[in-house]
Amino acid sequence: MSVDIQSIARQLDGAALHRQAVQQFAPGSFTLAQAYDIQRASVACRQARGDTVCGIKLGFTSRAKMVQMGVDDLIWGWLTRHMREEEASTVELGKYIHPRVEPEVCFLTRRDIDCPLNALEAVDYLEAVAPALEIIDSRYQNFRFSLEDVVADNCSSAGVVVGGWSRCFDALDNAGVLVAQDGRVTLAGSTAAILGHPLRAVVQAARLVAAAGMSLPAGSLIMAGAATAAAALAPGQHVRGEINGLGWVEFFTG
Ligand code: OOG
Repeated sequence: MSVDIQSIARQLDGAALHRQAVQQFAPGSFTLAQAYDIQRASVACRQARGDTVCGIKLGFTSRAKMVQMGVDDLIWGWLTRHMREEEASTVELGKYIHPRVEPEVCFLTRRDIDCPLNALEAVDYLEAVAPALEIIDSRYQNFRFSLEDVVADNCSSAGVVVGGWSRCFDALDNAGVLVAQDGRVTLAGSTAAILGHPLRAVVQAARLVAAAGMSLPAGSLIMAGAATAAAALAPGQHVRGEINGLGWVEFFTG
């Protein structure tokens, strides 16, 4: 099947840039492997504008997310520096299409990851862990997509707010996770929802990166995937995420 990878990548990049959602592609328009090629080409469009890769994110590591979005496999995409938002800052929602927030565990790597790892080895490769909030923003109308569509769209990556770093890896086992918007709890769950334990996301990240013939340099972020479904964001909100034993992270929306 001949697929114009560059043209689809430019369409998705343009949708993000101009905040104009596109329709999901017709089923069978491209394979999953081609979707990852499109993803890389769309990240290259960002890099051509001076952005740089700072890590990766996993998606659909929890049942809650799979059920919410109607897909059934783990996916991964790239995080870039321009997606980072400062903690406790005001995030302008005008730069997104239809942003949603989800609570996440974020890891910082301390060694290059270029081979598959098991969960015990994974900790050796990590510098720190932090509570985080991910802002996702599908470039598809109504957040409707197939697994291939969402991979091509860099897994809806849009914004990342990371809280304080610690080495509390022991706190990750079945820790309570909450998101409150203006003081009202809108999302609640447990870190156990993330593949049973968030460290397994690091194992999966290492496997996926190695399988793609790439490596993740020391100092990269790994977002483990949401523990709960995502909630819509609206302007003028205070958004706070908390992971029991790890601490909390917050931002405001403008
Ligand atoms: C896709 C991104 C999924 C997660 O943490 O599972 C994701 C989406 O829901 O738009 O970020």
